[in-house]
Amino acid sequence: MTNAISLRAGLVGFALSLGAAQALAAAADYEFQPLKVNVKNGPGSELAVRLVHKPSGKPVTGAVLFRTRLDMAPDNMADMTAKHEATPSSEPGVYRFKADLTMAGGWAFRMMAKVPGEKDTVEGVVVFQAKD
Ligand SMILES: [Cu+2]
Repeated sequence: MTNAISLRAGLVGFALSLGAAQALAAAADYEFQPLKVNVKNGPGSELAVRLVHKPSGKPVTGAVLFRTRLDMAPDNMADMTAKHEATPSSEPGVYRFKADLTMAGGWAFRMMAKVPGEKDTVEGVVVFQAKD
């Protein structure tokens, strides 16, 4: 009984990881990088990420970022989130946000992106360090 259950759980885990690996195949060609890791703690803090196509090293313009989330998971406070909104950026491949940070420390900025000409959704996490 116990063995049958753990075998089934094992198979489900295998299927999930296989699906995740396929979804990341093309998306793995892209990387989000922080422009500056250190940011100001407080309201209206400016965060900027650059989206790079790794094989060419070129910044990716025209991507649509969605399902963004800012949380303090890096400091074991995954439930602590911060409001943020996109702001205009004139630099190619750079995506800017204003965030109302409420605590100094590590903030993970998670996002998904639709990239022109890429059918897979790109997913990324950038960690910022907020300083008082
Ligand atoms: Cu916190």
